[in-house]
Amino acid sequence: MQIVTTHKNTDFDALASMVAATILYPDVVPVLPRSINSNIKAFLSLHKDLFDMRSPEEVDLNQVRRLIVVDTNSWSRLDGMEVLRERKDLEIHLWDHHMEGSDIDANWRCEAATGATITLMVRQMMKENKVITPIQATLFLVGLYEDTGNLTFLSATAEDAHAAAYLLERKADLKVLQSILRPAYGEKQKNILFSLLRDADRIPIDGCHIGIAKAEIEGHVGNLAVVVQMYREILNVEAAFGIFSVNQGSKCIVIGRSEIESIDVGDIMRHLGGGGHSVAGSAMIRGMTLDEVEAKIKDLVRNAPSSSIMIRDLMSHPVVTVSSETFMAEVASILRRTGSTGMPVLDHGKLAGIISRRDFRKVRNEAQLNRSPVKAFMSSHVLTISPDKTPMQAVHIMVRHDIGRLPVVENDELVGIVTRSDLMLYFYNALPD
Ligand SMILES: [Mn+2]
Repeated sequence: MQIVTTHKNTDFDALASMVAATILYPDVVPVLPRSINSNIKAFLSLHKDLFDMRSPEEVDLNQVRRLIVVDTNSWSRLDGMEVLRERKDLEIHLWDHHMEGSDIDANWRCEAATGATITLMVRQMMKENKVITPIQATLFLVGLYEDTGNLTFLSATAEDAHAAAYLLERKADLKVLQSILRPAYGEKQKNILFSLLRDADRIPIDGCHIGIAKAEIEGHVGNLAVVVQMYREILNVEAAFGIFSVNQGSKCIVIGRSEIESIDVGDIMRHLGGGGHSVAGSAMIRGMTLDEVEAKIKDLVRNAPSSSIMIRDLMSHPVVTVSSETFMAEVASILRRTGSTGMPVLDHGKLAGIISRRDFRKVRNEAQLNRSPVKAFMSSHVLTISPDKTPMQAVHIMVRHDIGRLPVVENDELVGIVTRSDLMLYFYNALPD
């Protein structure tokens, strides 16, 4: 007998990959973990007859010759499979897009850093020209969209989009898909989100902001990940963590979402005993209070090795400057020669203002150009940035104040300059793959 299984707290990518395995491995028995996300529960209660799932205790694991694992690479995330771990004669196939921390010694593996595991399985189904029904295509696309945030997460790849196109060709039904993905945010989720927002706080850490929400949850509430995602968006923070105490505080569910590379949620969750990707992850913790978990997360965020690009890495230096007594005519010729649209003005070596091409509109005639010092036309209200800020923070300042360049100042010294085009180049060329 061969079985396919996936991780606990099964999500749509995991369920879709299990169903895909039944297409790729005819006769395989799908074994669903006992804990599944509530939207999966709702989906399965409607589609029960179509997907014949067993629970771990319904299969005789002694009969299993081949185990197919999808959407996870760790034994601890499987449900009821412990006895198989010791079996020497077991053949294991692994399909996954989590590229780190595998402890499953598979005979065969298909792994790649795609946005969803189902993408890897669609690749194989395409190759083998497998027949996919519209209902299966819909489920696969739900899994793909859920794991990639409708192809918007940084983890999404071109291959995910190709797979999505293929599933749409196979008649994936967007109407059904919407109805499956939407009810995730209901009355219960709304109430929790609102209570979280009441005492929401943007916490500055290492040049960006994070949000940490804590709540005690009574009864079962599913889709807390949706709540955390919305919390992050509304708070406008780079990363958000939700810490939910359930069962009268006997355990905590931690859910993280991040949109920047310097905060790797998967890494943080692995430190807490859970798992995930750089953009999304979760963990289950016992024996810690909400405040202890919060302190631990802050610690992990602060001590994460910072590999991210800072303004220091993007700025130009040395900076072409002029002294405040320089005549406007000469400033114009320097701007022409250097091809720049503006530059800082120094007064006794200290940053005193900034002059840009726009300021030349105020010059009325040739005489003024030749005889007026730049300090008469420069804007002396200068916004600056420090070299240890992030490119995103520079963008925020530029957009808010409609300016195209920011002098970089450290210890009261002008150390560089960063321009709108430096940032454009960075965002278009240097984002992580
Ligand atoms: Mn997945």
